[in-house]
Amino acid sequence: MAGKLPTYAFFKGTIVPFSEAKISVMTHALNYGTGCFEGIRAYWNDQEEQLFVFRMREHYERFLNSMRLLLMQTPYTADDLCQITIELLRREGYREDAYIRPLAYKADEIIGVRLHGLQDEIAIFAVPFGLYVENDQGAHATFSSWRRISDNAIPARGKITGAYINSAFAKSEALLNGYDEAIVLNENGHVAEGSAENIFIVRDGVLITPPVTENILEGITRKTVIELAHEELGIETVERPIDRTECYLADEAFFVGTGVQIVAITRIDHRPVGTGQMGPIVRALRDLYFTIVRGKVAKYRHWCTPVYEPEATSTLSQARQPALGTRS
Ligand code: PY5
Repeated sequence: MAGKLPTYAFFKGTIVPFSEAKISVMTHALNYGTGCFEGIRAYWNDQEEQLFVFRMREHYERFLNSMRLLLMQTPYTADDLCQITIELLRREGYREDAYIRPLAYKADEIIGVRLHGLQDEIAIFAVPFGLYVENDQGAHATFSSWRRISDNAIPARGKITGAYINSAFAKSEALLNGYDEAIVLNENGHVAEGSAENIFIVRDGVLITPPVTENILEGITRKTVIELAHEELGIETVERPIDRTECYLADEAFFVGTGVQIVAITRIDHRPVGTGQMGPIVRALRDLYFTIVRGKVAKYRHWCTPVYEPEATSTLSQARQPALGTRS
């Protein structure tokens, strides 16, 4: 995933050259993981020569919720953060798919673990971005020996930086053992999710995914897939706990997430899932998803925020200009 660095970043209330967006080694969030973040994709549409940010407002609403869990304060609303993001992307001028990373962090340079009474900062940057899981035609997954963090230890529904140690343990174990991705069980032994993506299985033509009380991130792609399956394919999703061996017996299985998009799981622990090839439901969902995210389906165009359209400029002109600082 090493790639090009951004040219700019939103940092301490203004857009600055990326090289100036630097923090101290004493930063609280670096020492204790007291931060939270988002991952948002923007898709380039060649015909329209337009960059579309996918479900940006929902991502910022979740971001503000993660911040609330960490007792963080911010003057910015979800709409403010959307406008700042559009401005940042326009500065970058990307004409390719990109990934946007908003980050909120406890910025104090002090010793002492706590959440309250600290200075909170927000940074945002965006990089060009392709595939997150290499094997997107059919991943080989394994059940991790690590358990998913639970709500009374570190809430999985918050996208908390420190919590990603749990994901990193699971992901490295899976990759170092020759698999593409991990499936992580929660402390009850039920399926929670992948290392950084939600999971669905298909049994008897019905989609099944763990409910939000199973220590999962309340994924935006998960919500998108449930809606598209219902609306476009007439397939319902049952949200209920999933046992490990149901995955072995599933007709189809797949990961969903902003980074991973939709990836078929075609083998789990050396067992073929269904036929061992990408199945018809995941294929149909992928086709729909990849068309919709590029703003090509009118019905779902409201999920896609254009970066370069004149409308975007006029919304921006009413935005918090002072906060943007270096606007020319
Ligand atoms: N579960 C976890 C633990 C995640 O980190 C993510 C997203 C998801 C589920 C899927 O959520 P959504 O559909 O809202 O993106 N992970 C980030 C991503 O951009 C971080 C990856 C490094 O996909």
